[in-house]
Order: sequence, then C-alpha cells, then structure tokens
Amino acid sequence: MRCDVITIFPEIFNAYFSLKIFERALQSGIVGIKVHNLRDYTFDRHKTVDDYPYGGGPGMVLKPEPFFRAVKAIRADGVETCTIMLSPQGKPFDQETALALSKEKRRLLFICGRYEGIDERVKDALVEREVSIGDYILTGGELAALVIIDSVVRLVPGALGDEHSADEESFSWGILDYPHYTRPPEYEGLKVPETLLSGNHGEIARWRRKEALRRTSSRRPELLKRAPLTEEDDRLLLEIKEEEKDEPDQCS
Ligand code: JD8
Repeated sequence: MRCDVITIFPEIFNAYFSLKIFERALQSGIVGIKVHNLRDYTFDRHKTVDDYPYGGGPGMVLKPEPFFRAVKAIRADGVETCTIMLSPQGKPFDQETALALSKEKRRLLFICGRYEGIDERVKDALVEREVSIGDYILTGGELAALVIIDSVVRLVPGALGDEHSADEESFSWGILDYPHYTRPPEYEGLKVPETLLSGNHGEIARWRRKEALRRTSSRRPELLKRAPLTEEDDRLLLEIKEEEKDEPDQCS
C-alpha cells in the first residue's frame, strides 16, 4: 500500500506515522507513506499558498498552481495514482470504502486543504474521489486524511501485524463491538460478568454476541437493518426485548 499526501502541515503526519506500529509497517515495506509540503511547490520567495477568494467573502483559498505542480511532480514517476481530496462535500467515508481502498493496486494520493478550501479547479482537473469523514467541521483535511489512512492501512494484510482474523471481522461486520474486560475480576466493587470467567467458550461467544446486539439495538438500531443477522441473532434480540420490559435501558 502506497500513500502520498500533499499538505501545508507535514508535521501532523510525521507525528502519527512515527508511532512504533506504523514505523514497523513502513520498515517492512508493506506500507509506504510520503508526505509532501505544498510550500515546496511554490515559486515566489514568500512561498505563498493562499489568496483572496474571487467574489469576496471571509478567509483565504488555497491557490491552484502549487497543487498542480505537486501532483505533476508526484505522478512523474509513472506510478498509477488514485487522487483523493478530503472535503465536507465529499462522499461519506465508511468501512466499505476503507476496504475498497485497501485493495487498490494504485498509489493513493491525498490532497489536504485548509482555510476556506482549495481552488475548485484542483478538484476538476486532478481529483478522482472526493471524500468526507463525517458531518462536522474540521479546520482542514489533514485529520480526515489520517483517519482514512489509518483505517485503510490496518486492512492491508500483514501491515500492522495485529492479525485480527478476517473471520472475526466479517462476523461482527455492521454491528457494534461487545464489552471488553481484563484483570482484576473485581475493581472498586465493579465486577467482570460471571460468564467471561467461566471458561465456557460457547457460553462466552453467545454472551458477547448478545451484548453486541444489545448495544446496537439500543444505540444504533439503523445498523441492524443492514447487518447480516443469523436466526440465533433474532432469538438473542427477542431475549433482549424481553429483558428490556423488566429493566429499561439505562444508557442514553
Ligand atoms: C478539508 C478546509 C475547513 C471547511 C470553511 C472551515 C473532511 N468531515 C470533514 N469536515 N471538515 C472537513 C474538511 C474541512 C476543511 C478542509 C476537509 C479544508 N476545511 C473549511 C468548510 C468551511 N472551513 C472534512 N474530509
């Protein structure tokens, strides 16, 4: 998996990618990440990247020329490239998109904006996909690019070395996770559920599935309509419904 990024704040990426797990992925050669400073593609001595918006209004807009030069320079090696721009106008990013990007044979090139955004001609001429990570306002595209790279790289086989089994991930696909516990078995009067200490693997699997369904049904009921559910799941959901009659959900 090869990822390149164009940004005016390369430090943001260097901090994250110098974490141990990423450093290992980079050293293994399974992942390659290159961060390019947009200012390196300016020509004036002030390294100007922004300008006033045509038509007026507040803030500044990132100029097109440095992006065009940067993208041209990166693509000059002839490596097939999928160019992605982060913006609130983009298609909502989800796990399906993460999986698709993790299977891309082409290099991924992320274009990050700041201020009011990037001159539209950059999108028109250079960008294949425009992506948003959600309906809230960030100050720039860098955190969105990091979120996407993080979720994509962990899906590349062997990249992060935490071989979360593909089986397990497809089993839990589309519903929320079950609660996790570790030692001690009791802390400040708070007990680990008895079932998890039982050593009965069948019972534990059933308990986890049920708690995952309970959370999903209570907090994200819309997910249940899309998730692949088994007949056993339907039985567990009925049990949960019965339990709610006795004891309504405490969680908001
Ligand atoms: C790129 C500039 C800031 C946004 C004027 C505030 C993605 N899910 C997401 N939320 N926000 C972004 C995002 C925000 C960006 C840029 C991505 C470049 N801004 C702008 C519009 C209003 N300022 C994002 N992906």
